[in-house]
Amino acid sequence: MTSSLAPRRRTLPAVLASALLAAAALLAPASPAAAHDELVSTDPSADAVLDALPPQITLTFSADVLTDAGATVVEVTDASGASLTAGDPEPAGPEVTQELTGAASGAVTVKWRVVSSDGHPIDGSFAFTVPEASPTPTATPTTSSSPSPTAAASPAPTETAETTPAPVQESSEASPLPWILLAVALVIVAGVLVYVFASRGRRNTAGGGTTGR
Ligand SMILES: [Cu+2]
Repeated sequence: MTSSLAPRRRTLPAVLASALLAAAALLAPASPAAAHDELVSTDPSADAVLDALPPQITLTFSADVLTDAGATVVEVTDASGASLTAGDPEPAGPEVTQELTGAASGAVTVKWRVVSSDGHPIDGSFAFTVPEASPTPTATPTTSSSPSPTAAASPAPTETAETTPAPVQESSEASPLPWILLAVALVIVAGVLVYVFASRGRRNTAGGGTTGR
């Protein structure tokens, strides 16, 4: 019934609200979405440098993963792409264990996919490093014992003994100024939008009487 005038009247607050929402979204970009389970930790941890390939890897999630057949997939490959898994992954509660086998050298990549407790599949990957398979006996016979006599302390009796003053250190820390400027700019944009819509609404109501007839 009252839908003829209501949309135009709601336009201004809607624009203002969306502008403020956009500002909030820009100023808080890393707000974690309350979503399904996530990978909490791994053993070995991501980017770890190990002495040898571990007998198994363990993934720990924030909640129990589903144990349906095929729900859990763990692929572990070495640098050449050869699989290092032995058997199927074993989900138990929030943990997933995958036995490993074979010899690996260099980067080992783990790709996993599980179905979290809310029924949504999640996946990810990480990598760790094991040493090269051949135990290279690095003897390091580099006896570079050159005394390097070039470091003779030259007196350099220059009269201009004015030591150059240390340059003023620029502020190394990332100042919040860009964010403040961005917020100010967004407020200005919101204000302009408010003005435009307010003036347009005034013009519509003023012109409605003359153009009606
Ligand atoms: Cu979910």
